[in-house]
Amino acid sequence: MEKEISGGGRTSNAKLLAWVREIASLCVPERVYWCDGSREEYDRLCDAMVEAGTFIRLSPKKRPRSFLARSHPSDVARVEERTYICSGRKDDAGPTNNWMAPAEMKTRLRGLFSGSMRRRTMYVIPFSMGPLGSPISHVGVQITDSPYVVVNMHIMTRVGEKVLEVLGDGPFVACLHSVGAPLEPGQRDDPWPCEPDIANKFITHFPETREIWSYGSGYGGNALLGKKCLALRIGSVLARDEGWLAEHMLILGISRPEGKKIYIAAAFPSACGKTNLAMIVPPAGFEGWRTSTVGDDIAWLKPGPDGMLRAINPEAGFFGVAPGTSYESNPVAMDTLKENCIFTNVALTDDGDVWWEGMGPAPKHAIDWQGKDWMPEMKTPAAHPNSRFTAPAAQCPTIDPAWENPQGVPISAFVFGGRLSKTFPLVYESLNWRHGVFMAATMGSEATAAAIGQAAIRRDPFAMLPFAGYHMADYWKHWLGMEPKGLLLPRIFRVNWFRKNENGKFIWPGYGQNMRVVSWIVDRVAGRAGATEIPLGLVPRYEDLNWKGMDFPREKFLDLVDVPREGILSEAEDIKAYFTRFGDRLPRELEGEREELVRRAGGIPES
Ligand code: TSX
Ligand code: MN
Repeated sequence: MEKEISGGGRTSNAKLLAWVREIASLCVPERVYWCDGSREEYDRLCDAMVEAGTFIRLSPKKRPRSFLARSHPSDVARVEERTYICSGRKDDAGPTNNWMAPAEMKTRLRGLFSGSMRRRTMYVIPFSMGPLGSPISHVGVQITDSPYVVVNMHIMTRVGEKVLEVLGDGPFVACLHSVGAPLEPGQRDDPWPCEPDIANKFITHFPETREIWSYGSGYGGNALLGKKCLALRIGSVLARDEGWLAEHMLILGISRPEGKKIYIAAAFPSACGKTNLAMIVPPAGFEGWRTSTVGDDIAWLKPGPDGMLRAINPEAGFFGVAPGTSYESNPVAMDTLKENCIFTNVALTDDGDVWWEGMGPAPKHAIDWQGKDWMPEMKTPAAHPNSRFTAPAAQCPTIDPAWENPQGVPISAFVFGGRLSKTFPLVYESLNWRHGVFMAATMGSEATAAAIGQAAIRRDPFAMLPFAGYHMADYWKHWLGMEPKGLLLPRIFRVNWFRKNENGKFIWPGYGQNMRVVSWIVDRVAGRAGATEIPLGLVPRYEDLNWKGMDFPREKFLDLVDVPREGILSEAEDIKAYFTRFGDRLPRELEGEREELVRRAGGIPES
């Protein structure tokens, strides 16, 4: 059976052509379309989705060339419990990943994919993660039956003809995706087709063959396979094998008046405001300081010729959480969202604009994320808490001039953060690389105390818990292994914007004021700022921070950096229990660092 094939599929890559043929005969689409990445293609697909009811065109005055999509209410977030690392050996996926044998998973999925694109178009999307032709970039090809995915990939990655040219006959990461909703003859399509049964959703990774198979969901990281699946899960495996780093990090540029510009990369678990830090604007008191954005979510880092780690943002857009984004919390993001954006699961206002909780005053009436009438007095949120914007990075007012530099930008510091109400100071620096790896391996956020009692730390090592494509302890070993390579490695810091006082109030104002912490980090890198050693590491003294333009009393600052010894010792005990999960793959250096911490805090480490 010959299928209608159209679009820009100019390639002689035999593997790619054979794979596309194989998948077309498995999924049985009505037609196969090769994406060319053009503006015309983007507009045409958006228009078709407006026609089909998947997209609502927003007011051309308020939000030019922008659209709203509403997902199926069962398809609103990543599905970690359905996410698998299918390595040949179970041990190689480690205790923090779901695992199934590759052959078993493929058999299962072939059954699901069989005929899954019936009466749909199968899109072939050649895409580059990273600037085209950069030595740090990688090519993927995603097959999908979702036009929503195609237009989001247009924004989030570099798509099209040029990618096929760069690919040539080389290797690519094969990314197969179906929303899992074939159409029967005469059946009307849904605006958001997907497989509603969670047990039939699968987000699967085959690290040894560098493949991704995703079935049943059209949302975010489940469906835009370049992001979490390729750039992080498969990316971390490539990075381990090739001696580089694929990290869940923002990249921020900072320059002081008459000073050298430096870049930092920072990893935070969810709900810590990573995009806000990526777009931070220096507050009053920082005249002449400049910040710039390279990326807000993912960094790929390779040693450069000078021995420094050079980072690229493999993405070309921002796929950010909308609620909480406002001109107060993140004016740069608000200006990035003015046009050419896709909004998913936010509220629609009566004048054809978007609204979400935390944006500003609520409209008197809106249509909520489920398409129902909404008024402020209702108890349900108008926008889904995980509603998103998809925005081109190029239109971010603070986008760094070097954001597409194929050589990447040199990284001077790694920053790891968490959401912790006590014990952990506003900022501290590691004593050395190995100690820094320990700090990042043990980071996490407090599980929001639903019930009364001790809020436990939910560990999210390197903010990579859901994203490491192999055994977490081996990932730590890979980080420790960067040290003996004789590189000019970044300094390592930990920050905590979320410390609370005895009344349960945040002590630190956060947001733009975090620039005071960032500038201390910049000064430490330059050898210009002081610090004092406490058992956890190096903390600034009051006089080591720039307080210009802000009234923040010394006593309050001391509350932010005070670290009771009992707090450290109970943390060290907790880490001990956590480390046992990783069995004999735990690098000895990390248990060694734990024992050193106990000793510095005046305890007696038993081992
Ligand atoms: O993003 C945040 N950042 C980082 C900014 C660069 N948030 C939002 C977190 C949820 C996504 C913060 N919330 C930050 C922060 O630094 N800090 C806080 C906590 C906080 C909340 C409200 C206040 C202060 C701190 N309000 C007043 O001080 C008036
Ligand atoms: Mn992320």
